[in-house]
Amino acid sequence: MGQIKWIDFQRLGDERGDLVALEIGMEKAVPFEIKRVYYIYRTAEGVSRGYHAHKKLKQVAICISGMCRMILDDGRRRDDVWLNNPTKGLLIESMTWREMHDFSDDCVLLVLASEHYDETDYIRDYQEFIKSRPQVAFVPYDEKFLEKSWEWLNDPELMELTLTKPFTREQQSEFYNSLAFRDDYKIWGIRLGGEKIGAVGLKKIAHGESAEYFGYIGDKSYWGKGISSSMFGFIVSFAKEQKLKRIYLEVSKSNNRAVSSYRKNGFSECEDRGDTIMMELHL
Ligand code: T46
Repeated sequence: MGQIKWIDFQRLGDERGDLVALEIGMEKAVPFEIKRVYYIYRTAEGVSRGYHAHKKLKQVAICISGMCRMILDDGRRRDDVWLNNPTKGLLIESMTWREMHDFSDDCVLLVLASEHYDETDYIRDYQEFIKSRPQVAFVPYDEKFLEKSWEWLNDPELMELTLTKPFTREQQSEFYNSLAFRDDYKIWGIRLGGEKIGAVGLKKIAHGESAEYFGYIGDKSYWGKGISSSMFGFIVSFAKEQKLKRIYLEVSKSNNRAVSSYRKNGFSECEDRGDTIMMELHL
């Protein structure tokens, strides 16, 4: 689910009971070098903790006794999960707002941390966190994006989800060289902070009428982070500026994630094409 990433630890139990070993050098399981371990226990009834984000620190939280509820919020979406299993670690990435609630009396929350304690790494004000989180930007689609898109759109999963047919380097440069001369096609690169993460645009632009929306996040680590809403927002305002009346799109029926995201952003089904469906949004 979105930003909720669990890490499973091996339970080395026998008839005497259970044991989980967390060893230095287990970076395959925990995606950072563990520099610090701390635990939170005997939290008083009704107390909530956290209410901050970290600029750099990454952590894995494991509830080794009892339970508590953790809210993770990356500024775009907010998820909450129960931690109640000593063999499951919750990965908390940097620049994620966290809150911990509903601690049981016997809750012991063990945290593996990627850095030593540093108060200057904390952002304790939610508005400041929102302002300092990486911004999504829609930027000119240049050769660097073109190169990235070769990698992205040759990934079998992305190819299927974006209904992309196999293409050659030659076709790719023809496409790129044609961009400057086309008024039926517009494409932008998507950047998050400094990273190039995808592309979005409109094709088959019939001026004053309609256009087909397309867009993808090529860097899968950014899937499920609510970036698609920014993509729609950007395209819808461009389409309105261009006085388009309708945007539509084609999506594979099996791409449930995309279909529900399109619905959430106001698109509705307008045609069944077998394996795919057409969805539209009147502006
Ligand atoms: C986090 C959540 C999950 C230290 O001196 N060294 C440490 O390593 C830690 C973690 C804390 N402290 C001091 C700082 C405060 O005076 O311990 C006191 C309590 O820390 P804080 O109010 O930040 O506790 P929580 O439960 O709100 O947050 C803690 C961690 O600080 C934080 O990094 O992600 O647990």
